[in-house]
Amino acid sequence: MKLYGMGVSRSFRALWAAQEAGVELDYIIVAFGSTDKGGAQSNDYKQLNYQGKVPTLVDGDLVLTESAAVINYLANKAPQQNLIPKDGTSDRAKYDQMCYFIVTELEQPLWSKGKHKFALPEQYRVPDLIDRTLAFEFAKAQSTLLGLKSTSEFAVGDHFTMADVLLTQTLNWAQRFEFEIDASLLDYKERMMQREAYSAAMQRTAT
Ligand SMILES: N[C@@H](CCC(=O)N[C@@H](CS)C(=O)NCC(=O)O)C(=O)O
Repeated sequence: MKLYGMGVSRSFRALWAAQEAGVELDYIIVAFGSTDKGGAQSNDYKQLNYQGKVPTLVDGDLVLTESAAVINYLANKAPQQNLIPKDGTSDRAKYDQMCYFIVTELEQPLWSKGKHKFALPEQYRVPDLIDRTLAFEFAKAQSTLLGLKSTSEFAVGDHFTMADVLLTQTLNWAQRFEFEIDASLLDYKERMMQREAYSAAMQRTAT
């Protein structure tokens, strides 16, 4: 299996998930925006990932993009680890709810901040949005998260799942982008970051 990624971007979700699942893969670093060989905008890479984004997972004939789909795929490679609740159960419904909430609601102000700070062509950036609207939107999503999150030490249910990978990476992203994060969520993410698989994945981003 091969994973294409870069640093602590959304591809880190996949790298950490692979470590948790004990799945061996070759990790290939791609340079954002580069049209050079091996770059994210090169023709070769865009055959795999049309937008030139990360992550991309390649397993035989399967080419998979979208970080949430990738971590679920990796979880299913290691059923004995119980990293994703069984299909059709109420635990799985709650897991899906959390994952969809993270990628559609919690992530949205973070990515919008990135776009309006550096990612969009300059003429499309709206700097006013950053301090007013996006801080408000993040606070709103965060209070919903506090209601949705399990009262246990994990994102959903009573044990570690891939939803914890998704949530911890997203909270780290929020912290890097200087959003105000609730103290209980900061404690939660610090605990998740103590996991061996997290450190092992971090080490791989540097190679
Ligand atoms: N919804 C996608 C988003 C992927 C995405 O936007 N990745 C960013 C890094 S976090 C990227 O590759 N950006 C490079 C670019 O936009 O050129 C996912 O979750 O995998």
